[in-house]
Amino acid sequence: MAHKVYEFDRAIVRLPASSVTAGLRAVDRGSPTLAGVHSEHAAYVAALREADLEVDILPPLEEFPDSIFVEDPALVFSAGAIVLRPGTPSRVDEAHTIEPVLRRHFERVLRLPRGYVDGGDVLRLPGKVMIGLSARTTGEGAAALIECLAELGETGVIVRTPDDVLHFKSDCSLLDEHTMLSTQRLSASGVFSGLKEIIVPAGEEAAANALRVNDRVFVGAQYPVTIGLLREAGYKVVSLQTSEIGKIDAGLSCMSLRWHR
Ligand code: CIR
Repeated sequence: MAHKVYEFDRAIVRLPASSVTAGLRAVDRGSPTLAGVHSEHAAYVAALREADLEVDILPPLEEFPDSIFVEDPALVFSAGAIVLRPGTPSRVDEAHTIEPVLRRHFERVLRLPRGYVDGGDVLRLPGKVMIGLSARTTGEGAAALIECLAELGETGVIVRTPDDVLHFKSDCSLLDEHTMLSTQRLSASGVFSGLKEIIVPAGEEAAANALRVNDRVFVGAQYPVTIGLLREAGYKVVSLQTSEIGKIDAGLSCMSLRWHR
C-alpha cells in the first residue's frame, strides 16, 4: 500500500558533537550551548519515537560541527537513498560519512554526480519533489538530482529559495497532502499555488520549518501564534524547543532523515 509522503516508520539522526557550538550561522546571535542543543535533540528523538518511528542514532562527529543536521547530505525514499553534495565547504565531506549508514538501510544508494544540493532545499510533496535553488543548491546540482530522482521513480521540479533564506525548507513545510505551512515571502513567489496555505505571522518566520510526522506536526515551541493557527486548523501539534539550534539556522526538518519501509 502506498504511504502518504508524511508517513514514516524509520529515521536516522546523529548526536551533536561538542563542536556543534561552532556550527555555521548567517548572523551571529551568540553560540548555542552544548547542553541546550543536547536537550533539544533528545526531545526531538523522543518525539520521533512517540510518533512510532524506529530511530537509528549515529555517533557524534567532532570534525563536522553541523553534522547533527543529517537532512542536508542525503535524501531518502522507500525506493532508495541519494547521497548529496552539500553546498558549503565545511559540510561537503559529511556526504562520505552518511553513505555507509545509508547502505545499511537501503539496497539502492545513488550518488549525486555533480553540482551541489543541500537536503534542506528539497521538499517532497505528493507526486513531486521541489528543489529550491539557493546559496547551497546550484542549478547543475538540481538538474543532476532530477536525474537521480527519476531513477527512484520521483519527479523533481526546480524552484527558487527566497533571497537571504538558507534553505527552501527554512521557509515551508508540508502539513498534509493539500496544505503547506509557509512564510509570506515564499508564498508570494506563487510556488504553492493550487495548494492550501497557512502563512506564519510576521516575526515567526522560523516557525515555517515545522515537520509533519504521521498524525502530528512538530513546531518550534517559541512560536505561539503559529501553534495556535495550526491547532485551530485541526492539527495535532507537538511543540519542541528549537531556540538553541535556531542560533545555527536550524529548525525541525533538518535533524532527521525519515522514510517508510
Ligand atoms: C548550516 O548552515 O548548514 C547549519 N548551521 C544549519 C543547517 C540546517 N539544515 C536544514 O535546515 N536542513
